[in-house]
Amino acid sequence: MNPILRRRLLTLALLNALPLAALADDREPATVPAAPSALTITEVWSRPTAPGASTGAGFLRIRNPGPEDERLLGAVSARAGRVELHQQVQADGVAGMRPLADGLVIPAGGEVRLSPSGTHLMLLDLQAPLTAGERVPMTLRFARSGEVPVALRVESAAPETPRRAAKPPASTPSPAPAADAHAHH
Ligand SMILES: [Cu+2]
Repeated sequence: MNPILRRRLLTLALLNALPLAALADDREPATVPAAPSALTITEVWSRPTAPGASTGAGFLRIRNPGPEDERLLGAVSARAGRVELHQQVQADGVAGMRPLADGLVIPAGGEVRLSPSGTHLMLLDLQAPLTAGERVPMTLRFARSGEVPVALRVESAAPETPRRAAKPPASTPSPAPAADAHAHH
């Protein structure tokens, strides 16, 4: 082939290829999942604390609809000197708790629940009592989702859940091991 014609053809081929390449670049981000799927955080609540009490506990429910495991690493709140992630443990029949050093995994497509009888967020060095009806701002820190602000509703009883129907009436609260353990902080 004539070298000049060949170069022309090559140039034409490159020019034709350009728009396609640009189109491919534009399309690429849309086909790749951009950000991790949002978590669903519900039933975010806490209990009122007695005057002078320095600790409280936060409870919530986290759903992870994403394809990757998520991990709750910790939290901060302006109302507490610090917030720790605690796990309820049973040692020699005595309920206690210890910090979750590696955080709490929320499995892909699954959910975890922080509750008075299990894992909870421990608010330490409270500046003032938590009073019923108020909202306590808190920022959760996740491995993937980063910082997620929430507000704990301070209530005497747990938010409405399907499990409550099987429990005794709220007027006769059952002894909560978590509350006893918290008092030792
Ligand atoms: Cu605790």
